[in-house]
Amino acid sequence: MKPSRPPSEANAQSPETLVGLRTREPVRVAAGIPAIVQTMKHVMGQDGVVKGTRLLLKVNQANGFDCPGCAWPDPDGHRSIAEFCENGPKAVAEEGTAERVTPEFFRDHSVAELSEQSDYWLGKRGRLTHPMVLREGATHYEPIEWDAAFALIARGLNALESPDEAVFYTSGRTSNEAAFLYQLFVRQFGTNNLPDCSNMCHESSGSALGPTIGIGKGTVKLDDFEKAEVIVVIGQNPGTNHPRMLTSLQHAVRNGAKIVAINPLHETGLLAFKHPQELLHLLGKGTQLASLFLQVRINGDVPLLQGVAKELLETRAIDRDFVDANTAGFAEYEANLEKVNWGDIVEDSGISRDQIRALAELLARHDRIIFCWAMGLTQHKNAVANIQEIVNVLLLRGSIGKPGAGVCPVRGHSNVQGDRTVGIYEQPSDAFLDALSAKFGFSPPRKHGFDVVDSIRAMRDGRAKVFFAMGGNFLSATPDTEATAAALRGTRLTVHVSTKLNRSHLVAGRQALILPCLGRTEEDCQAGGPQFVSVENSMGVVHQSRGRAHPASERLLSEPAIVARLAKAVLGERSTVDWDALVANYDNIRSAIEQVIPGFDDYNARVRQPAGFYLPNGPREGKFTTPAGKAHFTVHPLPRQELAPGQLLMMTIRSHDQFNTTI
Ligand SMILES: Nc1nc2c(c(=O)[nH]1)N[C@H]1C(S)=C(S)[C@@H](COP(=O)(O)OP(=O)(O)OC[C@H]3O[C@@H](n4cnc5c(=O)[nH]c(N)nc54)[C@H](O)[C@@H]3O)O[C@H]1N2
Ligand SMILES: Nc1nc2c(c(=O)[nH]1)N[C@H]1C(S)=C(S)[C@@H](COP(=O)(O)OP(=O)(O)OC[C@H]3O[C@@H](n4cnc5c(=O)[nH]c(N)nc54)[C@H](O)[C@@H]3O)O[C@H]1N2
Ligand SMILES: [Mo]
Repeated sequence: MKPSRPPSEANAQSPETLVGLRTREPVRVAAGIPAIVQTMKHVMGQDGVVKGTRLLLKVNQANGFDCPGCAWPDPDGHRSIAEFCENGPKAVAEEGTAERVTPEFFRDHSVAELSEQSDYWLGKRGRLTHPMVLREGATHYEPIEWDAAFALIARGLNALESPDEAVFYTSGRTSNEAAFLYQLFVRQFGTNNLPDCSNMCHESSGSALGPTIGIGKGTVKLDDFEKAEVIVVIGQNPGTNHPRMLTSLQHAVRNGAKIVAINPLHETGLLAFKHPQELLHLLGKGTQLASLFLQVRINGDVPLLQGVAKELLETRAIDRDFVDANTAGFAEYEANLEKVNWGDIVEDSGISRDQIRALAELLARHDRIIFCWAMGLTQHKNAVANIQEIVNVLLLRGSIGKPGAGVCPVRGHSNVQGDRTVGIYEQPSDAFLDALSAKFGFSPPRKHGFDVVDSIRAMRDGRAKVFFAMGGNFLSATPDTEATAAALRGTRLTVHVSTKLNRSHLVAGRQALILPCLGRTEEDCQAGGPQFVSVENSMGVVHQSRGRAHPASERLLSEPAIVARLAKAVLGERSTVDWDALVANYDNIRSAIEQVIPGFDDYNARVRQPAGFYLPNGPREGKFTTPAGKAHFTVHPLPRQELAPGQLLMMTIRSHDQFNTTI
């Protein structure tokens, strides 16, 4: 996710001057006064003091909006206390900016001219105000009325030979209500081509956890952090990406827990932390967080975790009763580890035998153990193996399904988990499709659809001709920018539902549309009055989010309204759904979700409780919901990394003042 520069400038400058690189001593303590001063400058600079502060007071409160910054949960009992970190205000200010991208702006700047600008510059132009169209052969976007825009999309979609020639992407800020309507429309249209940002993010976590423990999500709650004895943070940098998690880690340390960090880098936030909401703390040295830091080689996690497991087995430090009662596949797993050679483990992990022993000894003394992870594990070719090795270690210690213990994949986008729960998935289960069919009286397509990479290939090969994005920045977020650009340019129509201008709007199909929508912080008024939406955080809590700010433009539609009007334009009489009724009052959407998806009983009542409600999670209660009713050990080979002389192994990380493709 590198910031792009105009090619002319790029050619003239060396790499160092291009991105302003400089070296300095690493920072030793995360957050504290400098971070807060920076944040307040940022918010006030964007929006003026009054509106900025008023908006911030609504972040993550029971009657406010869910912070768009990340998916870390809020404390269950006391959501009335403003819980924010330095990133939340930046995300809020990004949306609450006073700058506007108007039809006049598009008249004054051609698409070619805009393409020369950096991602940062594009983002700083402000909020989109008006639906815009780029007609075939045109150099500039021009305004279009909403009805005409929906008619144009309807013509594009209905002219396809098969519904499978369209692709419908989702980013992770879309609410449960919008996402459920969106997948309903897409499936009534006739395809499961629903790629999403999860494909690039925690897909591997879901794929690893589903078959091994029975649910593709984490098993811990926030209060498990208070009860844990050991918390391992592996392949994750909460200081930059989930700052509110540092508060939970700080509490855990004060309760006597040991924190272990496993990372190729010394991530400052993991080593020491000053709490931004505790004044005295800001003046002191900060809490030391990690008591053990293992500087693993890049992609050395499988050998490291196998080493820890081998040590636990050799010292008979496993919970044999738990293993016998609750798991399958142990004998094969044990036999494989006996064969793995210590020399390979130490060399491939980059961690000494002594340090591996130190971690194993720590785990051996405790069973309330939590493993947290994010992109440092999920974005490898062998990502599923990385995560299943964590499950293996936890199963050996009997550490899933009891208080203070379990797996904790830390999600990124604030509703990426909820979007999946309500049906944004290219490989829907038959049970889900059966329920959708029963509720709405139609036959959903059964053939699995395209994920992100399949979608790019299909567009490249001319098998997909219309691209529709509910949020996000597909071009900049996907792996091969040049290939994706060529693929998008080859389509007949690209459509982006967005709050802000980004690079994906500038790489268009034969025709392109930008549809501006309300953001999370803004009031959403429909025929039935003011509405709120709901989201699911990293720990499976569903709660409400109500925007309070005045919308950036009177022409903005909410995402659910856009889907409903689109569905009516595209499907007309073919649809069995009363789209107007669903959108008039989002309670109607929630009732439909309740009837289709297990765990949402009494959705409308429970979502109105200040702390929301937990979705069911068998493994959390010690019930492994796999077909065999057992948790499964899995065997994986050591990934081998052969580097030729002069080759380097590289990794990606997020920089501090970046949110995915937003700089
Ligand atoms: N400020 C900010 N917050 C964000 C985001 C953002 O862009 N900016 N994005 C959001 C999203 S969508 C997501 S998914 C999350 C991402 O949250 P993170 O996953 O924490 O983000 P990354 O910076 O990608 O961190 C990767 C970490 O893994 C380490 N790492 C890399 N390779 C390896 C490896 O082989 N083994 C191990 N053990 N560690 C490795 C890196 O050193 C780094 O600390 O953040 C969310 N929050
Ligand atoms: N090189 C590299 N690429 C990566 C990653 C990486 O670490 N390195 N990480 C991957 C990960 S973990 C993820 S999750 C993906 C993220 O991929 P995406 O979700 O596609 O990208 P974002 O940058 O989060 O999307 C930002 C855009 O979303 C729009 N937006 C913001 N809020 C809203 C809203 O409320 N509604 C609508 N409709 N639009 C809105 C704005 O127009 C903004 O420009 O990127 C992946 N790509
Ligand atoms: Mo992500």
